[in-house]
Amino acid sequence: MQVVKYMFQPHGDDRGQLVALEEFKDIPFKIKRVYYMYDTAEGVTRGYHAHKSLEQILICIHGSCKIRLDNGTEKKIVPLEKPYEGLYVSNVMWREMFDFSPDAVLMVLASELYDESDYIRDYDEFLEFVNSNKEA
Ligand code: T46
Repeated sequence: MQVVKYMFQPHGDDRGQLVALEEFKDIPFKIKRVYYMYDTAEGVTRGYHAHKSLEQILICIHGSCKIRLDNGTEKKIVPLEKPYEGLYVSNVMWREMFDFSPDAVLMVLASELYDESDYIRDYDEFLEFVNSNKEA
């Protein structure tokens, strides 16, 4: 499994850093939604689902966390600990977010509006979806 991590360009000067993200330039899709999670309780793992169509970029803009990616065949753990790096998470990819530092803010740029019918929340269903996509 290829992990796609984007390193964004920080515009730094003696005042500090600034990162700008533009759709189709820094981000490979139209950004239709932005959400972020913070105050994540210690020891919590979030996610446990895949998406049928949604593509996303995950950026830990403060603190750190880890992302477990699983394409149905292979699993990889990717640490996110810099505000200028973004992890691309494709559709049909099981994800779990864990090991959040107490100050972590995980921001997500999404290619679609929120749609519960795009979620696959059952792991066996996910494996079936992966296999049926392979056969198609
Ligand atoms: C994903 C990972 C990385 C909304 O109302 N609108 C939204 O856009 C989102 C993302 C969530 N919600 C509601 C639905 C739930 O009642 O917020 C609540 C928590 O969502 P969820 O349990 O799905 O959160 P996570 O952290 O498990 O997953 C989220 C995204 O849902 C998911 O698409 O890829 O972050």
